[in-house]
Amino acid sequence: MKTIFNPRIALSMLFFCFAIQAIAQHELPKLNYDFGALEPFIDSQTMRIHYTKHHAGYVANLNKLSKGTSAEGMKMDELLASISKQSEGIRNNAGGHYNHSLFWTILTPTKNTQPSKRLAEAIQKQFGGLDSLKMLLNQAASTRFGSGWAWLSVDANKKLVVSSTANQDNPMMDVVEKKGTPILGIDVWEHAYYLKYQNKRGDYLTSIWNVINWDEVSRRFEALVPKGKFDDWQELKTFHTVMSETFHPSEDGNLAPIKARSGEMVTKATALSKSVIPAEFNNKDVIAAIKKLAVDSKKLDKLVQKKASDYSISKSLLALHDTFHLIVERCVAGDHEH
Ligand code: MN3
Repeated sequence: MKTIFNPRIALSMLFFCFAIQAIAQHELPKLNYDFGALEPFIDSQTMRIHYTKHHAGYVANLNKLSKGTSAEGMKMDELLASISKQSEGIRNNAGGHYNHSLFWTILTPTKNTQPSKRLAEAIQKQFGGLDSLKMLLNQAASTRFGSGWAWLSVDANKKLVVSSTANQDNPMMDVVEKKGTPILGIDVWEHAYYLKYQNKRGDYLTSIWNVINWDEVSRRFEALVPKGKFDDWQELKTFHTVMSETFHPSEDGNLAPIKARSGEMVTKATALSKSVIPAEFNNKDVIAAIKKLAVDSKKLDKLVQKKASDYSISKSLLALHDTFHLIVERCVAGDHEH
């Protein structure tokens, strides 16, 4: 019997085999800087061993252990989200691979990277500033008994969360208490710092902030937390600032800010009433509320001008604030605070 060699079939079979293998295999990602690039904060030898031995080991073990199990061919995020169904070995090595892949990208030799404006605002709002956030993360990292990670994640409500996990667990796993998508992770296994810092985990944690890649952390944040609809309506944002800075003090009985800025409030409300309303909010309720804001802010300004009683001014400001909230409720679903 004569066999015919068909190069097209042979080639497609070969390609098919490679494709199967490519789907099943996890790979060590490329490191975007030299082992010595993070000196003196993280030493070259630590980086070399960490990357070529530890991380490479997690990848190799994950591939080996997944073979023939339900983990084989699964995407990493699916695998982590259902890690409770997997063996201890797969849990440790899948976590090890994911965590280190993230870790290398959030480190950089570039000096003085900064959180993006929106990330900085979120950090300010939730933690009271970058220094407080660093303190919380260092606390999470230094109180982690034994090996583990400290995390800054974005949770399902688009809020930032600080947490720590043991071993190679991470916030993507269904087994952890505080879930989310990590945007920053700090490795507090001894292999991450022992050669240079020995038992002084605290010194390592102080030092690592010099090489955190805030550009990458911000990029991850921006991808997970889409720009608010508010951001597209500049006049509403501007009015919101004045409202926020005058109304909140008035709640505590301090009317000095509104007395000083009632004229500015009229200007901002008038600009808002003449602004182009973003299409998705352009309905009669919003239009009516904006007009009312312009009229009522003039009334409030008159009260201030003629030195009306604090009671009248407060009442007028409260009504204005209620009107403003009608707009906010129709524009932003959920949890806008101000
Ligand atoms: Mn490590």
